[in-house]
Amino acid sequence: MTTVICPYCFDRSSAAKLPYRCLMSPSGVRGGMPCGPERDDVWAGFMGPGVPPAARMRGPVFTPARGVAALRSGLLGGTAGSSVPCPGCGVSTPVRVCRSCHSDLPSDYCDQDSRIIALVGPKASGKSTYVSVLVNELNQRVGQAYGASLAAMGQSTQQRDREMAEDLYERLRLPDATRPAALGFNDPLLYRLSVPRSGRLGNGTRHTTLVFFDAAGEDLAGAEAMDRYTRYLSAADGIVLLVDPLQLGSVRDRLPVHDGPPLPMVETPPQQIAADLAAQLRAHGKGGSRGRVSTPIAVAVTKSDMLKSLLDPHSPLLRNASHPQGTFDEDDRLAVHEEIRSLLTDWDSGALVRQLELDFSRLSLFGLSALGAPPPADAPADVPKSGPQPVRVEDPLLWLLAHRGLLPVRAAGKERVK
Ligand SMILES: Nc1nc2c(ncn2[C@@H]2O[C@H](COP(=O)(O)OP(=O)(O)OP(=O)(O)O)[C@@H](O)[C@H]2O)c(=O)[nH]1
Ligand SMILES: [Mg+2]
Ligand SMILES: [Zn+2]
Ligand SMILES: [Zn+2]
Repeated sequence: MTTVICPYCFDRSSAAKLPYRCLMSPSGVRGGMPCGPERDDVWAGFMGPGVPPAARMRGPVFTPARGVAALRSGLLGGTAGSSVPCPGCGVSTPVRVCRSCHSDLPSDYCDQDSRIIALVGPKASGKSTYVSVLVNELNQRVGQAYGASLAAMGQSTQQRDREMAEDLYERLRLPDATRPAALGFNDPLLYRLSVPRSGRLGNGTRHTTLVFFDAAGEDLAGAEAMDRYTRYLSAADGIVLLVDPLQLGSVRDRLPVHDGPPLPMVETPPQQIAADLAAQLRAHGKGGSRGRVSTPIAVAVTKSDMLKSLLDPHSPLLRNASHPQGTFDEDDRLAVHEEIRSLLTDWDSGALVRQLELDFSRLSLFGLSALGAPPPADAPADVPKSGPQPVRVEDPLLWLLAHRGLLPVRAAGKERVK
């Protein structure tokens, strides 16, 4: 049974139980009239008072008679890719809606299990830049290494990807600050990740829906603000916490006088975000043994391009992982983990790492750069002239996926593929 988690309200449902929305398209089926719009108070209630009255009128939502849905799913060998005729007008519709909030789900969203990845970090830590560069890398270099592909699902994700890619890779412009949730809920980013799978029953492909949120830093700046994201955080299968080294006092003191762009403002300390996050998750039953949260957390130091002068020339942070034979390399992950651990210990006497280790039972440390070089000194809102040259952006997500058994792993200390 495929379990679908609504990426808007996080209601969990079996795919077979999701209602449909009539598209109100005229097609002359039964010579009848097309359906007219109906007031969707469930959806309007979820979206809040900002929805104008006219927008509340939407295609009627219906739950197909049991026999119809079962027959369809049996015939088509799946539960959700199918269309079902509207009982009002007889025209088939593929559009599924969430039972609880009536948000429309992209038609291919319900065909596979979903994994929610929460992306958190202080303001200007690099979340929006990271997620766009990550998507691009997964589609290209990393996709090639694993024989995997990533497809944006639904119009809103496709449009945002297009706009962000044009800005970052063509116009060489950095993203604007993300708008806080008080100004309207930012849509989740929805992707279908397809990874080849070889098993006893032969080779095939495993599809997983990935849901990312690119929250505004100020929405994560305190326990109260974070409350808005509670459902999202507690539904997460994995968390990526970005730490901006340029916002840490001791790193700022250690950087050589440089001619790069001005250093960012110091925002919420990552330690506080981690502590608030752990408290939220514990309050939602994610506290495991000995009070530590069981949700896996990947903590990534961003903007590693600015740290070159503090690193050994052989540091693993200076090059991408090799992904030998399309596997996630545990030795390489551990080398990065230890390197970041010792850097953090040096920077703040290990306060952040200690806090993370006390709060989270599944933790791995990463270091990455989305741009590969600092923005030009004379144009701090621009991508470096050579375009983004990312280093290690994929590691945190791949670790979370490998952790869930969604990627082949080369175990630590072994040459062999597990
Ligand atoms: N040196 C360096 N700077 C970066 C990198 N990625 C982002 N930055 C800088 O960090 C700034 C903020 O990046 P964003 O991606 O907008 O950060 P954010 O976390 O989404 O910020 P909010 O949406 O306001 O929470 C950018 O304008 C760049 O100046 C990187 O890889 N290297
Ligand atoms: Mg942002
Ligand atoms: Zn919903
Ligand atoms: Zn209809």
